Amino acid sequence: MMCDGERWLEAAEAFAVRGQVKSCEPYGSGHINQTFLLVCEDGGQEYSYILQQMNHDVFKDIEGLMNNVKGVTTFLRRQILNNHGDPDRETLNLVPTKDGQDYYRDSQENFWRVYLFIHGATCYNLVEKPEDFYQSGKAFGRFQCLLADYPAGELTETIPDFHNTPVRFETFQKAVDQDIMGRAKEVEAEIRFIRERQKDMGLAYDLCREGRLPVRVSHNDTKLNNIMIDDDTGQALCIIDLDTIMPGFSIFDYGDSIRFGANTAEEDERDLSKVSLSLELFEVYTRGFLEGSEGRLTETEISLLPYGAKIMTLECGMRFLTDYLQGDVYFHTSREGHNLDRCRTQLALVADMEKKWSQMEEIVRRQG
Ligand code: ADP
Ligand code: GN1
Ligand code: MG
Repeated sequence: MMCDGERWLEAAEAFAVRGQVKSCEPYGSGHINQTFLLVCEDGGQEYSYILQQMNHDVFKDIEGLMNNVKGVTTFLRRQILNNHGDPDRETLNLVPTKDGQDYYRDSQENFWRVYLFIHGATCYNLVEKPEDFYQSGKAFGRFQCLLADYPAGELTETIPDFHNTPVRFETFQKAVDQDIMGRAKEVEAEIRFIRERQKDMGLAYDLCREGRLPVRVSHNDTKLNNIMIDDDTGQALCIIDLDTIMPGFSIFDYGDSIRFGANTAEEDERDLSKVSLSLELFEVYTRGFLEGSEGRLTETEISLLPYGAKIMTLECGMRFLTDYLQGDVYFHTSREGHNLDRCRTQLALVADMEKKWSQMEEIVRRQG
């Protein structure tokens, strides 16, 4: 079966895939790109690929973005080979177009890329086994170490101010003031909750300006479904979704993972009584992240890990609410009020973290 229209076919056929395109279906649960599982056939054998239409509204500089992806995956491939790993499964691998480019611009100005499909591994939306979360902490900690020697100056900032929470707050305030959908009235409690925490938002940038928090090459979107866990070994296999690799803060990579993975409910759960911070998962991830970062984090970074978790959760809740107020134009949604539901889980999680603050700090102190 062919997925809708010639658009996907035109894109798929531009790439140097093996054999004939057999099927193409929407795939995964990312909020930003359009992802498809592309299956091709050659001599009775099937070959699978990930075909992605990149979100050009979100990523304005596709060429810069693809240079980042190419540079980082080439760099990681070399390191994996040096460690006698399997570079076809432990990093993403771009498939070039038939004329040797890293991406394809179609006749309607859409941008596409193809990766080798990684078999025998799963991206989870909810932690099923604490061990998986420990593995993902270790992998994200290690990822930052591996990239510590990457020439950061070559990286394009694919989304300026991506985790600049004070700037995100200004955008949020504007969205409330403009209220183009007339939705602000219905979310007064959420607006108040966010405004009450404005004073917490600038700490990382303040410390960075004072030279007390280092800028590192970071992933910036470390949620659990951006890491593939090997179905056989149970180990973290491959970190995916490399679109936001940029200079950033280690505490935010750590924090974004906690926001998503240590939540006892899914990100869009409607029943808020299910939302809480699992201290058990918080602890296993912290252990993994610190082990994976092999002593490279400074004392200040370690002491700010709970802050990183809280601020990433608050920022994400604020971004979902901003999008709800602006008419759901950024994150993909699949039901009425989807962004509002997502916002509410994030704010409920922030509230629970505040209740558990001293326990979070104690866990970090024990591991650090
Ligand atoms: P988004 O930016 O929209 O989140 P992702 O790059 O994270 O897009 O991809 C969406 C989903 O597609 C992932 O969560 C994962 O399930 C799947 N996926 C992406 N790349 C691969 C790959 N190389 N092999 C197998 N599955 C993949
Ligand atoms: C988006 O692309 P995806 O689904 O992995 C978003 C993240 C948010 C996340 C919330 C480029 O991640 O910043 O934290 O949704 N990515 C971008 O689930 O905005
Ligand atoms: Mg993703």
